[in-house]
Amino acid sequence: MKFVLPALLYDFGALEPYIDAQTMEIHHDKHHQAYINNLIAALEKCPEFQPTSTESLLIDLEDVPEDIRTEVRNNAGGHFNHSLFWKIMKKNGGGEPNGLVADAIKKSFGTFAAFQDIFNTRAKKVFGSGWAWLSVDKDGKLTVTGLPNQDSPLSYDETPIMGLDVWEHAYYLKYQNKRPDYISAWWHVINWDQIEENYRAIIK
Ligand code: MN3
Repeated sequence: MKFVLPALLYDFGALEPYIDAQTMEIHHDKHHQAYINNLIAALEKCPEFQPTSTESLLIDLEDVPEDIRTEVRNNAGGHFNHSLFWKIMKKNGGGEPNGLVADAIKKSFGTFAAFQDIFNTRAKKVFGSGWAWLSVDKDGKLTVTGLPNQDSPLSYDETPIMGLDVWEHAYYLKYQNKRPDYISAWWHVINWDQIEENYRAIIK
């Protein structure tokens, strides 16, 4: 099993002015790489334990040797979460979703605006470092959650299709203490086509 940093599909500056190039570069090249390095280092301590995928580590955390379980939770989570995060953003993104995910959002939350409001509130309320998530639960229903640290919805029986990183490293250079401004700006870079693809892959 190899754990490799996925290349960004756009330039570091592609999400300007909403997310600045320097933040993207440090976030992708340094922070994400560090999660991968730490995951590899943790797994090297238990060579008899051979995971089949990053996802399987997070879905079956209880199968991970106890000595390295917390490191795996944090760093496999960091690797998986950021891999999803880069893909659900793009240059000239934003707007409203179309397709099946748009229908599901309306069914679950009433309107797109109501969904945005719930998601924003979750993102603002994450205490300290964590993420806000839109996921699909075991019954195929959409859920919005806030999770601490690098916890993945996968470890909570849910499959994420969209997530917002609200660790300070994701926004502090440009937004400092103003997390709500970062959250508002982020809606302008969302790649709804990818989120639709993520959703279809789960409900198929
Ligand atoms: Mn991050």
